[in-house]
Amino acid sequence: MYTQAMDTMAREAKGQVQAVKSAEEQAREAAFEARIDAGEFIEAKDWMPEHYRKTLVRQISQHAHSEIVGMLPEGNWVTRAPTLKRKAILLAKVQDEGGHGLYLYAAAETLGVSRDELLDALHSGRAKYSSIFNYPTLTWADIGVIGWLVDGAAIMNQVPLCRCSFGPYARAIVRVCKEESFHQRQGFDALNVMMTQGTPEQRAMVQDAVDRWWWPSLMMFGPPDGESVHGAQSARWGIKRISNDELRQKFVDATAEQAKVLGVTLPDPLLKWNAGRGHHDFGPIDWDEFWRVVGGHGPCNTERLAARVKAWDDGAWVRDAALAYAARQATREQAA
Ligand code: FAQ
Repeated sequence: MYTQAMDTMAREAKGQVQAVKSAEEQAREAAFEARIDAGEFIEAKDWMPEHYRKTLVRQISQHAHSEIVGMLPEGNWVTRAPTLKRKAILLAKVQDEGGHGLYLYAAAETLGVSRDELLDALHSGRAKYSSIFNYPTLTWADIGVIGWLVDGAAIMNQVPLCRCSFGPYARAIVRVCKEESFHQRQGFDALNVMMTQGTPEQRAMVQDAVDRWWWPSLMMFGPPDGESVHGAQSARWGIKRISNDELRQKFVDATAEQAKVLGVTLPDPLLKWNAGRGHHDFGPIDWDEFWRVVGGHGPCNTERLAARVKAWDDGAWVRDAALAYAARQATREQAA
């Protein structure tokens, strides 16, 4: 009997069974669940279960980290863009990603965590960011493919998040999606120009970039539903509205048609329209590669983290100066 009780406590600690709750706690939770069922937005100052708060801090901060780490592969090409127009567009896009990071860190902060804590988790390697940004950008065509496939996947994943049950996240995502939509179009446009007006070498460069980015783009949606640790609970709470596998399928269906328009081949011999399902079938994803990259062993993990830590360290004097200025202003205001 004692053993069973201890076992229950261990499982409670892991969140596998519920701790005994007071009548008041049960009533608060029932009221919260009823608000979720009614489709109401939960706001930062509303009561929420601790697990809901932690799930949001995890997802929103990982999303924010992805945006600012995602600036690095493209930032790599700002100085080498082929024309002034493409350079201006790329600069604007990379700045947008930085802005998305800021909206998202601000949304996470409403849940009672500080930006310093979140960034410390990123810099120490404790926090995740999207696997996709651990791949290198080898040619200019990679920039077009990131817009078309990576921003395309990001939009597919994020549009349902505009209806996320947590208000500050949902509202941040509405703005993010508007900009991502422009990013996706500029990527498609850059590739279309290379495919329709480019040399055979430029067309080959586009195909090579598509070959390298296709499978990692499909991995952006996360593990298969059967292995998604958080999927079911996040769906129950209205944080995630569509599952990892469903979103991946929607993305494959959309891009398979866009690839035909561009004149590129997606590197999957099993990709085929299945009239019975009303969807494209596609080949198996290399989940060992996905977990290797998520675990820190992708082609560029070390480089990406080092670049973020260096940017943080190099910016120390700016933060110190801003804090010193704010302290002086506060002293002046008190004295006045
Ligand atoms: N990479 O139980 P699930 C962008 C982790 S923004 C790394 O299914 P969940 C803009 C997951 O965190 C791209 N880790 O998890 C841009 C969890 O680990 P944990 C980012 C991944 O949260 C474009 C574990 O696996 N977008 O691209 C990945 O229910 C161009 C189990 O997974 C967002 O963050 C992955 N791909 O579903 C910027 C959108 N997938 O936390 C620059 C918001 C899963 O237990 C240039 N996030 N993991 O240690 C989401 O929708 C969800 O968090 C998912 C994962 C769908 C990513």
